[in-house]
This record gives sequence, structure tokens and C-alpha cells, in this order.
Amino acid sequence: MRRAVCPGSFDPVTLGHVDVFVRAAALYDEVIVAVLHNPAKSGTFTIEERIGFIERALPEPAASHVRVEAFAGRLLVDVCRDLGAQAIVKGLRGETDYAYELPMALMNRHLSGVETIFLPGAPQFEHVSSSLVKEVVRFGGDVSGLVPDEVLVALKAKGGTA
Ligand code: COD
Repeated sequence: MRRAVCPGSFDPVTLGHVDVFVRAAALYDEVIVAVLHNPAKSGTFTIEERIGFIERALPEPAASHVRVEAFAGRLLVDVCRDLGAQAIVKGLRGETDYAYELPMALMNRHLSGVETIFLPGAPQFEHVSSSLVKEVVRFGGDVSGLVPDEVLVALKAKGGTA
């Protein structure tokens, strides 16, 4: 079985992330969205909230090829080994992402031989990141169409604390 991992913090998931999950699901038999988190840091949303947002944002038929799991305090390559995944799939929004992601991809291959596959981010979500949508909502801006509707509601409910 060809299995890939899509890792991230996803605090919260955006439609840019969802686009990558759906495209990865078309390439692999199974995709595991790995919500990686540092137990020492609380984040904006709980791990359970982040997982729920992702699961409910996945459209069919991709959803039946994707499962979402949380991992704390682990190397990504160890997560991939335990899951039996041959590849890491990540979205790239441009040169800045590439510069940040390339050393991690090379280190992960050095550590375990696992390959990283980069998918070009969808142009309509190129400017979208979890941190930016939180900042925009914190100051009263509108991010509808950039995050799942449920995330939009949750971000607004967090108000100034998101
Ligand atoms: N369009 C396309 N792709 C996007 C978009 C978008 N709009 N937004 C984000 N992405 C991609 C990012 O490039 C990233 O690859 C992925 O989606 C996840 O995004 P985030 O913001 O949730 O991810 P980060 O940066 O918080 O996650 C970093 C990891 C948790 C993946 C990384 O730190 C890691 O692998 N940690 C595990 C510990 C480890 O193994 N460390 C050594 C690494 S060599």
C-alpha cells in the first residue's frame, strides 16, 4: 500500500492545507494527516479541535483515503516509520516555504531515507497561513473563503485571544 504523511501544526487548518490533503489523497492509497504538537505549548486550538476541524473539512471521495492522527514530541521520521509511510507530502507556497522546507526534507531523508514530495500550493491560497488568518481575525478582518466555515466561526468566537 502506498502511504503518505501530511504533517503540520494545523492550528487551525486552512483551505490551503485541505487542498494539499485532497491532492495527496489522489496520489496515494492512504494519507495520514499528522497533527504534530509540542506538549509544552498550548496553541490556539486543542488537539481534539484541530483534528475535528480537519476531519469535517475533508470532502469525499478524498475523505475515505485520509485519516487524522495526533503525535506529540516525536520526530516526523519516527512517525513515518511507525505508520509505514513511504513519503511526506507538503504544500509549497513559494520561495520562502522552499527555503524553510528544503533543509527539513534533506534531514528527514538523511535520518531515514523517507522522501518529501512538494505540491505547489493553489494560487488562491498562496497568501494563507494559520498564523496570518488568526492575526487578521484578531483585528476584525474577514478570512471567509480561506478557512473552513466551522474554523471561521471558531476563530471569531476566540476573538482577541486567537
Ligand atoms: N498552501 C499550501 N501549503 C500550505 C499552505 C497553503 N496555503 N499553508 C501551509 N502549507 C503547508 C506548509 O508549507 C507546511 O508544509 C504544511 O502545510 C503544514 O503547515 P503548518 O503551518 O501547520 O506547519 P508547521 O510549520 O507548523 O509544521 C512544521 C512541522 C510540524 C511539520 C515540523 O516542525 C516537523 O516536522 N516537526 C516534527 C519534529 C521533527 O521531526 N523535526 C525535525 C524536522 S527535520
